Amino acid sequence: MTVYFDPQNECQSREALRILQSRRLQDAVERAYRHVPLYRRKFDQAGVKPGDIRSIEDIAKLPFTVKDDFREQYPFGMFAVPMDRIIRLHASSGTTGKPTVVGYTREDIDLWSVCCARMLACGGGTAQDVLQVAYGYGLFTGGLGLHYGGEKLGAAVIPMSGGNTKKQLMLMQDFGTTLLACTPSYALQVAEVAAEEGIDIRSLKLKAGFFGAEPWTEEMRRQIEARLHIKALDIYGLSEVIGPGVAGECLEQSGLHVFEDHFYPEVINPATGQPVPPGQPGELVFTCLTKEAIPLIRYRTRDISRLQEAACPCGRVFRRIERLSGRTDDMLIIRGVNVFPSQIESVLMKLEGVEPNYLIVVDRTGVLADIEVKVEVSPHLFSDEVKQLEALRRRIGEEMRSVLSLNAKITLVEPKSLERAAGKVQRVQFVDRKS
Ligand code: DLL
Repeated sequence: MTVYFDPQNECQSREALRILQSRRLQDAVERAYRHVPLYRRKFDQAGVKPGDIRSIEDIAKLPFTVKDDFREQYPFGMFAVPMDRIIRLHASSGTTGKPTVVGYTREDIDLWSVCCARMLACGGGTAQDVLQVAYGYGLFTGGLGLHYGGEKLGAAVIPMSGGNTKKQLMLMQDFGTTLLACTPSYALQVAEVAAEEGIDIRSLKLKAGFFGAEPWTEEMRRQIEARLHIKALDIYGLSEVIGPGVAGECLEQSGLHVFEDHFYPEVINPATGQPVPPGQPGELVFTCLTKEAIPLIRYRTRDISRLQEAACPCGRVFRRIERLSGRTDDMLIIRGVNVFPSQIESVLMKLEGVEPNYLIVVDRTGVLADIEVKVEVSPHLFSDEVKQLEALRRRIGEEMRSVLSLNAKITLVEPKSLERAAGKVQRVQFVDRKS
């Protein structure tokens, strides 16, 4: 039987939800226009006034918000409330320049906790559970987001943060951890260290994991589920919107329910900015309908997914987004072939003899980019004959060519030789021309 954290909201009718969204959108637009100069400027330029927004369908009249807006308004220019109402600040570090700063009022923190509690309950979490949070605590939203969500649910939360894998395993054994929250790549590391330490995973009480904050594939899910003997659930969010708790999978494991009474999703064609036909892939755009500190309007995430309109057997009213297939800015162009890192992962993870650890090195020093894929070989194969390794290497190369039309240099590396990360893993490395 499905257990809902918040049945009144999660199981309302689509029509009631639409009315709620419309009312909330009007309010959010009004607050943004009144309190954030950036929005006033953007709305004026687009020739739209808060009064023009009468229902949720009018959302398409509004201008987009982008990451650069946060950079330009650094640190607090996006805030719609005075500092004495802000009780928390988080920031996400970009690759260049200043971080993106987000603030929360007391009500925002409560909303965030409710959304993360819903997300945990979606994946079967209850007050009886022991939740080990192995996302990083600090400016990153992962640790504290899941922490408050777990507490709101009534679970016993272990604020372990990322890293120190042996201790993670000790606490899992001693505290009877039932739920694990961390990045998918770190979940694999936990499994790896458990094997090294001779810990029988089946002796643990672990039953589910809440994995997100970085791209992963269905094939990676299968690896994690097999190695940790748990149900692996995909969770999604981003700091600008709130952090984790924007969307999460239910036990159907078939798309992530977007908590759209608070975060209204749209999918647009990234080139034109126009909505795509229902069910088609495109860039995810979110509007925060209720958040006070940052009333985010039509934020372009650069994440690629599609919206599933069909009702879910779990009974939740919220539409689902498909597992993310990439970002508009992570597509690689290798000798004229467009490829997303997730496609490379899918090919690799289907093959026998390779470990779920790899690194894509893109060399841009020549006229055309070249690509090398470094893959860890399974320990039992690594001690085998050179002939067998060579056969595996060739096989991977052929799969890359036939499935992705990609000519990649394949390098097999020793088990456990690629760098491990406790937080977000970097699977793509660029070698650039020195200028
Ligand atoms: O990563 C928030 C989060 C924490 C989500 C814990 C899930 C769990 P940021 O650091 O702002 O926030 O990074 C957001 O990470 O735009 C996606 O590109 C990526 N991302 C997040 N969840 C997923 C996921 C947190 N489930 C950026 N699958 C987003 C793929 C994800 N990518």
